[in-house]
This record gives sequence, structure tokens and C-alpha cells, in this order.
Amino acid sequence: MVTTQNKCKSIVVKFGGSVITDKTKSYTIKHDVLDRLAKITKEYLEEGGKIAIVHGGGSFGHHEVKRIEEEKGVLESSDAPQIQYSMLLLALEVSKTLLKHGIPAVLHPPHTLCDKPTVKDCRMSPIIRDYAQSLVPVTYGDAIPYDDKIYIISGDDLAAALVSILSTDCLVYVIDEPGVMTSEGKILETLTSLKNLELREDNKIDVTGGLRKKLETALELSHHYRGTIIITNPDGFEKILKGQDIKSVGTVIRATRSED
Ligand code: IP8
Repeated sequence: MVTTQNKCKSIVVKFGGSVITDKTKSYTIKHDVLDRLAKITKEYLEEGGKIAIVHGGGSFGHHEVKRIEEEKGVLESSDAPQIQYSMLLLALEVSKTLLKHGIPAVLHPPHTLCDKPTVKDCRMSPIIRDYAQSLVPVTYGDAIPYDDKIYIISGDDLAAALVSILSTDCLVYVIDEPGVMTSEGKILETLTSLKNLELREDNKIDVTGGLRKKLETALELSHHYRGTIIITNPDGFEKILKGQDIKSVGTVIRATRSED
């Protein structure tokens, strides 16, 4: 069983696109990383943990959006199938790897769940249904055609919505740094606000706002979510799954609350 000391007996994890794909090369998966994430997730499930998985667009969705934008100058709803297809390719690879490791992963493409490009307009009931049966729902950032335009719904937002819907103990964003790094290269133990904070951000292609947007989402969530929100890398994720003290494994996101 996941030990009683483990704060995270149930988790929504977001595998960042730059962790599971090589963002410098279009349509390239980091199979070794994906395999490792699947292996440690399987061990966590065997110990009695519960998990739902969200993943980012990486060199699939983000590159496809960029390619279309550069080619046509605009994104129209007729471009949605191409972007959705690119994300399905990645999602199928993620599912394949999870299944290979014995994880009962069930894919939930957001363009079939979301009526509008906002998470509150996504019908999460199939995800709730599967999670309740100890299956592992997998969803991801996607393109939603709406009002003759295209909107990109980020996996970060879907993950933030799912923690409340599934009442999980923890939300873990797995990125390719051991936590939130300042421009001086210091990893923060806790992040309470973005005010006066200079982040070290890479300049990889990202159409959904990158690290800063992720942190805004996480800080906003922390106002009402009582679980733990943590940003870390695959090493840190493994430590969390093994029940190590979360203080030492990444950056905990916790906006200063008025009642604190
Ligand atoms: O990487 C973006 O998802 P994210 C999805 O979670 C697309 O922000 C289609 C670019």
C-alpha cells in the first residue's frame, strides 16, 4: 500500500510536453523518459496509489500550431483536424507505453469532451467514471474549434480542473527542471506569488503561455484547492510516488491566502 506518510495517495500528474518530447525536433518522442515515467507510475499503482494523467503538446501540438500559423498567418476551425491529429499521434504513443507497462490507461481526447474551449465546458464524466473504476484516464492539451476559430486548451488547465473534480491529494506538474528556477538559476522551494519574480524560461516553441502561464494557473488553483501542488522533474516525481517528503523534491505552489 502507498504508505500513510505519503501525502500523495491520489495524484493528477501533467507530463510536460518538453519532458516527453524533444521540442527541438518536430514529432520526436523521448521514449526513454516516457518508459521511465510509465514504470514508476505502474509501481505506484501496485502500491495502491490512484492517478490520472494529462500530457502536453510538445513537439507535436505546439509545432503543428506554429507550422500552420506560419504557413497561413491565421488559424481557422478547418485547421483543427490537423492539430487534433498531431495530438492524437502523441497521445497514442503515451497510451501505448503505459499499456506496455501494464497500466490500464484510457484515452480521453478533449475535442470530444469540450463543448467550448474552456475547462468548465468540458464534460469530465467519462474521466470520473474511469477513475472511479481504478482505470487510469489520460487526457491532453488539444485544439477545440469554436465560433469559426481555433482555441488551444492547455493540459495545464485540464490538470488543474481535474484535481478538484477527482478530489486528488496532489497535483504534480512534471517539467524538465527540478522545480521553478529563477533567472539566477536558483530552484525555489515554495512559490507564493509571481510578483517581482524573474523566471528562467527557455525559448522553445510554446503556444499556450509556457512556464509563467502554468504558474499563474497553479497559483490561482491554490486559493481553493487544499491538496498539494508541486512542480518537479521526473526524478522528483519518482520521489513523490515513493512517498518522500515533498518539501525536498521540487517547488510547492501555494499562493498566500488571506486567512493564513
Ligand atoms: O502543452 C498544448 O497543450 P499544453 C496542446 O499542455 C496543443 O499547453 C495542441 C498545442
